[in-house]
Amino acid sequence: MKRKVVSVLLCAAMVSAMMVGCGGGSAAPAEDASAEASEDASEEGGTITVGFSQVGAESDWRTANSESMKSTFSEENGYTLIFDDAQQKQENQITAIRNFVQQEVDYIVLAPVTETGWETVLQEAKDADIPVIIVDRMIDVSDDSLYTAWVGSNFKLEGQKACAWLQAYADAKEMDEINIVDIQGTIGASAQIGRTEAFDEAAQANGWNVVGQQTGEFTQAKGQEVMESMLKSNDNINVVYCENDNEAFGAIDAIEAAGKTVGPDGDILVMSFDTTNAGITDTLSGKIICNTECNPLHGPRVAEIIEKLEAGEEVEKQQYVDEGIFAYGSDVPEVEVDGEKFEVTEVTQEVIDGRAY
Ligand code: GZL
Repeated sequence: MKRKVVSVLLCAAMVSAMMVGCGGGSAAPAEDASAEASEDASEEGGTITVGFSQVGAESDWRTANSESMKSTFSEENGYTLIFDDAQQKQENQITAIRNFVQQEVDYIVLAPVTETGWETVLQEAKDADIPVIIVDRMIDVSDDSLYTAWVGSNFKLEGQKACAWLQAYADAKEMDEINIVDIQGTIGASAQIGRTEAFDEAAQANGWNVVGQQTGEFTQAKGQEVMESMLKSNDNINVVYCENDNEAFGAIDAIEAAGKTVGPDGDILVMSFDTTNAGITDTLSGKIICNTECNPLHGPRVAEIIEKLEAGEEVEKQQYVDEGIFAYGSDVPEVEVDGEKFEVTEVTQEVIDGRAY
């Protein structure tokens, strides 16, 4: 309902902008028109209502992602945000989406905990004529008209960059063997699927000895538990591939509690994903030797999609966010994946100070 108020005002503003243009006056650019319309809309109380179903609060990355969405979809920006934390349970996300439909929100934004099981509830949103925007992880649906757009990361490429870095580092350091543990993310999440797939392919191609592979559910507690168990049954581990920073924090605690050391001169190299502030700070010290970026700042991208939709413009179905790879030291200045080169950023305090999260 509110969306129609905003659209009418936006169209009116666009027409008036064009009329001014046709009359030879200085045409207000579209964004001024939409800002004006949105201002008028908010004066009419016609904020754009967004229902956001968030996975949970399992990691520092998730906290940064939620903050990006909340600061973007604020009242002063012309939005009313209904935020739901699903505590990592798909059934809670499905309930939240049904509530958003009942509340007749203008847009639904979903950060899906896993890829499958969304058809029924997204059909209900489609039947209610509410556009759905997917952020972060992907959904696996047979009918892609069930969502309007997706913004997220190329998780397999993240994993490929990390694994290319590890093999290059092992070559540079003349490591005799790689005995490696993979602490996976939440099973069925796109981030886990992509990072694990890249790991499995690299381990096979490079002859790494995979000591163990088990989910750490993207949490610090579970990451520590998995690493403790792996250390109890294996004494030759020299690398651990953690599929996010919080698992890496847990793994480091387990390694140090077992009387072993981490870092470039330690017993075990710890790799990670997310480059959260805490994670990249551990990369500065070498506790995490390589950290592959996963950008959580989806708020502005989703707002851009909504503003285009409000203005009746086409939007891209899928948009990948740009991401880098960061490491302790400069042993590996760049990595190559399928012929494409990616610069590896050596972490310094200046690099950390210059980051947005
Ligand atoms: C990645 C995101 C993952 C992060 C984890 O886009 O889905 O979920 O890597 C988070 O930290 O829990």
